[in-house]
Amino acid sequence: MESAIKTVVSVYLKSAKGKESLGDKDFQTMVKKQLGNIMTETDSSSAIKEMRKGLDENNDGKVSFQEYMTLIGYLANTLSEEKTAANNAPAS
Ligand SMILES: [Ca+2]
Repeated sequence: MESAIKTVVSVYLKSAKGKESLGDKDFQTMVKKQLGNIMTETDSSSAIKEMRKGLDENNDGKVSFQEYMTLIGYLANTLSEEKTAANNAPAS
């Protein structure tokens, strides 16, 4: 758990390259490199751009740490729901 949290933070910091938030290109690179297995459509730049727009609450064209956490929360939630659904599925 602790290492997972550290990873979440360090991926963000590394992707932002010292800046306060992720620009479009930084976000594209991060999603393609880090989320290729958990997310579909990571090979589509336009899909990633749409995702970035969805996360960008203050509409500054960049993904802040807070907005990045929204993505992490969303992914964690999706993963949890998938696991729950798999556990509750009737045995066939
Ligand atoms: Ca923003």
